[in-house]
Amino acid sequence: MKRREFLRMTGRVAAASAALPRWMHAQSEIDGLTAKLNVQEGVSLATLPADFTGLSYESAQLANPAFFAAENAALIALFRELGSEGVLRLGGGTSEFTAFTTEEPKGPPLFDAVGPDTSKNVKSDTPLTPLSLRNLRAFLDATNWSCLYGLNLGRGTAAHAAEEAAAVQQILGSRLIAFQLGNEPDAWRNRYRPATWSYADYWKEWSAARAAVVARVSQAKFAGPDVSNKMAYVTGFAADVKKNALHDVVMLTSHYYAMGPAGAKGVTLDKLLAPDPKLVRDLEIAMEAARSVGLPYRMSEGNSCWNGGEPGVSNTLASALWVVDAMLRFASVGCAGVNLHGGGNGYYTPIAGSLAGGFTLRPEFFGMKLAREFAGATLVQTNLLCSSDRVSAYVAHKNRGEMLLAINKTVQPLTMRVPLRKCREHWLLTGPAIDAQDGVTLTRSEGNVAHGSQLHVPPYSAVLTKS
Ligand code: BDP
Repeated sequence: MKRREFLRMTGRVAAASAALPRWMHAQSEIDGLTAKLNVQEGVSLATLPADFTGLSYESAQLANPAFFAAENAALIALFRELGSEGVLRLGGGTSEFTAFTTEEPKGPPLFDAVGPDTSKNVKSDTPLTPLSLRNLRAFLDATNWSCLYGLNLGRGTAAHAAEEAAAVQQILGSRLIAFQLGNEPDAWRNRYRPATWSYADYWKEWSAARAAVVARVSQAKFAGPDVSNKMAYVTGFAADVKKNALHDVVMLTSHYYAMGPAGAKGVTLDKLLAPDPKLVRDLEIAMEAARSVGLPYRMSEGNSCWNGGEPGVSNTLASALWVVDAMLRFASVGCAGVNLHGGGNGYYTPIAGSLAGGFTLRPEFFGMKLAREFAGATLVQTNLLCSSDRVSAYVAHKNRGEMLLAINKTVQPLTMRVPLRKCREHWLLTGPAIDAQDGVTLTRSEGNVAHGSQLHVPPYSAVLTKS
């Protein structure tokens, strides 16, 4: 074919495809992506604990004692759908605005549901009481989840934290994993502390608060430092815990938001779909710190975009694909679990709604539910060859079976050979469009797929296939 003729033809194809409806672009744009996955059978990466999945809610949510309660059957069912075990982390920005009191407030609760805090909605001294804690215990028993409990250190006293800790320990009992002291202390400078605030100041304060809690609650356990993003705090904390032989510290924690603040330039759906090199670096630091002190590391709070989430991004199919990929990425380096932050009607919350109005599932819920299939599974080292960096794949062993998850965050259909034994169970996470807020589905089907077959992953979707 002559060059001029070729150009004319491709020009015609381009003009024709521009006129196609949006969904057909996906099929016709190009012939699709292919990927090759090599599995290094003998090389295990990590086993996901049964409680790998977690959610994170604002502490102020406890000001409505009826929310986390045995009577909230709808929410209990949704938690159970995400994990037969799991971790509910209470904390966030509002944990510095709550105050424990044994005096039960009269009248209706201050609010029904609380969304991700931007520290504007929740007032100082939002009261938390023993009734909320008793109801929380019943909620945890009903879900079979356990709790990471944040105490107010940013704006409260150590003595007050110790008083709250005594009630929490007594009421939550075996459902309590550990206390955290303060939320995101690496962001307190010029906020709750002077401009000179440093890690050394934090450690001094944290140690004093820990001592105050231990004096009241001898069996207290701790997790930390629950920082926003300054990984030097995680490294420093691990070193200080080791140096001081603090055996009651049982877990290292930090937060992860893929983007933020909401509304800023560069906070886009496209960015959420792209790999995040900072996550790779930060995870290395976190896991190195965890190994150095012999503790598990958990991502205790995070989501797609801080400052409440980005509309049209944090609440779309993109967030579902992002979350399942992010959860497996955390798991593959040996992270003990992740807590997706949410609540109320925040854009990034996996479960939206309230007690009075009922609950609805956001796209992210389905991504988390797909990741749940990996609880208890051992991830195996793989090497993925694909021309797009928006394709990922995870292979794991569970109960003598094998599983392969392929995530296609591109507009092209993806074909990949299945390097597993015969597969019988298949899951598809997909939706009408990458920015769809409704109609995202996770479906399970059965049918034999022979070893060496081609796996077809539609554009913007994830496929899990199991032997
Ligand atoms: C984190 C806070 C959390 C907020 C979140 C956000 O810990 O309470 O909800 O940011 O801004 O820094 O969305």
